[in-house]
Amino acid sequence: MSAAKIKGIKIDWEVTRHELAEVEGIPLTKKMCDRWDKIWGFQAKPDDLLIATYVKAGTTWTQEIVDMIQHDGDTEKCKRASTSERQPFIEWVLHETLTPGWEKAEAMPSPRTLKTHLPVQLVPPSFWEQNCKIIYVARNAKDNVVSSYHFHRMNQIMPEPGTWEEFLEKYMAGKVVWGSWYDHVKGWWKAKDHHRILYLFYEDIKENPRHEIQKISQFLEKDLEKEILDKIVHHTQFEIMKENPMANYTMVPPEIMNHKISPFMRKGAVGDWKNYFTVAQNERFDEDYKKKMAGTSLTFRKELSGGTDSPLYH
Ligand code: PPS
Repeated sequence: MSAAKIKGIKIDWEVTRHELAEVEGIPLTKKMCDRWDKIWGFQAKPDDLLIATYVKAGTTWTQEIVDMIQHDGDTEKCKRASTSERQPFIEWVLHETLTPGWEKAEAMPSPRTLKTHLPVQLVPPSFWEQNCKIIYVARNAKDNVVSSYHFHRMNQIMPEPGTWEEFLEKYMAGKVVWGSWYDHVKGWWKAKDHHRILYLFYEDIKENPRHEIQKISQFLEKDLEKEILDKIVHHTQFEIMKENPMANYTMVPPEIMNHKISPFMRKGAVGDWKNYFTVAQNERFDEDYKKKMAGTSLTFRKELSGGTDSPLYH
């Protein structure tokens, strides 16, 4: 039995890796599937902002950028609580004894900013009915799978990843929580033509954060003075966020997230996949990728020309 603390609340339950089940053919944790009626019936409000991503695509980064924009670059206000308290993760059920994401959202005053990893077809219909603004962030599949692999290792409630080789196979087959990366990014790409969706790329934010932050602020209809923009660019850099306990998930008890195995803020880079894929894995992945991504206009960059030390990164 492990005893853990979240926000000072002592919890006594065995930390075990969540089992997978399915909703409409999409693997989700069994805990989410068991409460699916609550998630599907979630009531969005017209002034809700939803940040949607495939897991490990830059969600936390975008959440911090958005919070900073909404609070005019006031870093103290953005340290009022951890990411998951500031911007509830609507479908998330960590444990039966803890408040699920949708209830945290229900308890929040408007305007609310919410997070989801759901594929577009599983987003609660009220978000479309209320015409909510949505920011979607996508990250290239190779860096995404590497980040996800390490996240599964460090997060003791995510399903067992197995070896890197095994995890890569599961990822390619879409047998992971929130389903196929390929279908996720394509589904949201199509949806952006019919809804108020700002579709962003992790690689673009990394290459030119100032430009992408401005795009987000325009989407949120918020003018940013140069000084505030400078502050947001600075505060949301990887190195700064890595040290920010309200954004780096060190508030989560180590029984659940073990940052010694791999920190949540791991590398924050584009192109780290090259340190993991063997030549054979890369060839196989590329061949399969071509098939799965055939017929879409969606393209990704898997490296940046300036390299990871480019001044454009900061
Ligand atoms: S989660 O669990 O789905 O919410 O994770 P998510 O936040 O989507 O993704 C975590 C990865 O994003 C990296 N990250 C950043 N990169 C660059 N700059 C900033 N500021 C930043 N903040 C978070 C984080 O390090 C994870 O990527 P990897 O490749 O594992 O380092």
